[in-house]
Parts: sequence; structure tokens; C-alpha cells
Amino acid sequence: MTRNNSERARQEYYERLRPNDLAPLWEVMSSLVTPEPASACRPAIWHYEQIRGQVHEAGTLITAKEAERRVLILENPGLVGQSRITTSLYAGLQLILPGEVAPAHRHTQSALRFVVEGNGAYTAVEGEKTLMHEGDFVITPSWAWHDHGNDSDEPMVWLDGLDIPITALFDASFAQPLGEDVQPLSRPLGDSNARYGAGLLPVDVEQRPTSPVFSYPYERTREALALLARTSEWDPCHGVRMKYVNPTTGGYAIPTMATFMQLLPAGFSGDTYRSTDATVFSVVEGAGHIELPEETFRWGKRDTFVVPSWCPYRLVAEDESTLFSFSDRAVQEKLGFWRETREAEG
Ligand code: GTQ
Repeated sequence: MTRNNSERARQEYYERLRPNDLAPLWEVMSSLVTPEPASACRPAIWHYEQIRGQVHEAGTLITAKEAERRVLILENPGLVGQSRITTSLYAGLQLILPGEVAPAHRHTQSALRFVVEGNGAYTAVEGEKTLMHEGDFVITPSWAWHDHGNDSDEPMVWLDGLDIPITALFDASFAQPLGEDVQPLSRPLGDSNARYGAGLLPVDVEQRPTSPVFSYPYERTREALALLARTSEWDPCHGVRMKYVNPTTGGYAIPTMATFMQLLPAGFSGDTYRSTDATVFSVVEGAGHIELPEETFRWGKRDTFVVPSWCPYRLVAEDESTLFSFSDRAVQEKLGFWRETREAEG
């Protein structure tokens, strides 16, 4: 058979396979089982200065209650229309104005909140309120009732990170409204931090998949990093990078999303790093840039940027900087997928 004839015969065969719900692996093998990650996700940055106006404009067009959650999705330019910032994770900027409530609901998706702008709004989780301040990291565990409100006199914007695409991959999404704007409170402010977050645990505590410390205030994180920055060796790629921990297991604070805070000293010039967990960064303090294979992004306070899986990058800080970050590393480690490489400069 000539090449054309055999190609025609194959195509004709493939068409006859389709009604039987069959497809030839050899036509798609190389795109399914790639020698390295081949992500559609692209590096991207959202400069807060540039988008802040549009985030706040949403507040003039729809209330938090009407929207249920008034959020602008940070959509990866390589994944348009998919509501994803990486292949496996969702991110958005949520706005809540003074006097507003975002009504109580629950869902199987886990959520993290990272406060970008404002002070004094709250999230209530499982009967306990926590007040939020810039740089705080707050958790909503899977299937926990949660509502948000703002009794302060300034707007608040936080970065939402949810495992929506992971939940969707497993077709495991459930969600319910409580039917009330705010959930009844059963524990005082600070209860979970006293019980689980003070270097103590109740003696008979059981392991929990999600950290019962649902608020990690920036003030404490910053103080720890400042001390460590003076006393410990810098990681050549990450500066001083710490992970948020679930004290009942020693694992990541959220079972699906690893969360980190790192400090880069003024003048830090990192080694090149890559890992299989596409990572979302939120800048708390400082300014610098990130070098990527095809571009360099300048970043500053409140900016959000994303690095895809296996994409080499290098962090440079002009001022002393702190970066919050999150990724699906928690899942990848459990599944045995996670890998990294480091390259020293020169
Ligand atoms: O605050 O519960 O950005 O349910 C997306 C879905 C936030 C939330 C989001 C949500 C929430």
C-alpha cells in the first residue's frame, strides 16, 4: 500500500471505531504521556495597581449578597474560559464592602483566603469568627459552613484560592446554602488559635485533614521570618521559605493546597528553580522581579503572579520582600508526583 492509501485506510478504520466508543491510542500517545510536563498554563502577572479600579468597580454594580461571592476570577491567559489560574487551581480577588455580608454556604471545595487590602472584615467558619488583616492567611475547610462580612469602615479585598479544578476532576462537587446570611456563632474570637495554634493541642486531639487553626495572622508569621532571616542560612532559590502547617498531622494546612510564606532580603538574587507544582504568588511587602524563560515580570506590593509547572524561574528582590504562595504540591506529594530541580548561577 502507498502511504496515502494506508493513511486513508487508517482514517476510515478510526471512523468505524467511533460508533463503538473506541479510539486508537497511537494517534494521541505522545500528547498523553509526555516526557516532561506540557502545560497550557502560562506565566502571568496581575499588577494590583492596574486592576484595583476594576475590582472596586464591581462594588458599584452588584452587592456581595446578590453575587453570593463578589469575585473577579484571575484567569490564566493560557486557560481562557476555564476559571483557572493553574491547571489544577482556581484563584480570584474577592471584594467585601463595609456593612456587607456574603451569605453562609458550604461546599466540598477547600478555600484559602489571603488578605491583600484592608483590615477588619471577618470570615466565620464552623461557628467561629476571625477578623482579617493584610497578610493574614485564613482557611475554609471542605464542607465547612462559612460566611464573610465587613463590620469595619474600609473595603477589603482578599485573594481566594480554591481546589475547584481538582474537585471537578473527581466530579466530587457538592454545595449548599445555609439559608441564613450569617451562621450562628458557638465559639469566641480566638478560640481555635488558643486551642490548636499556640504550640499546644488538646491531649486527646485526633488528626484532621485540614488544620483546625483556621487563621494564621501575618503579624506572627512576619515576626518568625524576621528572626529566621537573621539567624539561618538562606535557601539559594527561595530565601527563607516556610510552609503553613496543620498541627494535628505535621502536614500542609489544607489537604489539597500547600501554602507558604517566604522572605527575600534586599538584594536577593535567587538561583534558578523549577518544580512540578504550578505556583501562585501574592506579594505582601517589597519589590523585585521574576525572570522566566521568555519574559521578566516586575512585581510589587499586592501583585499576584503565577509560574506554571516545570517552568524555570529566578526571584530577585530589590527591597526586603515577603511573598505568600500556594500550589497543588500537597496533592502531588501524596501521589508521588512531585519533583523539583535547582540550578546554581554561573
Ligand atoms: O468565598 O466561598 O472565590 O464559594 C469562589 C467560590 C469564593 C467563597 C470564591 C466560593 C468562594
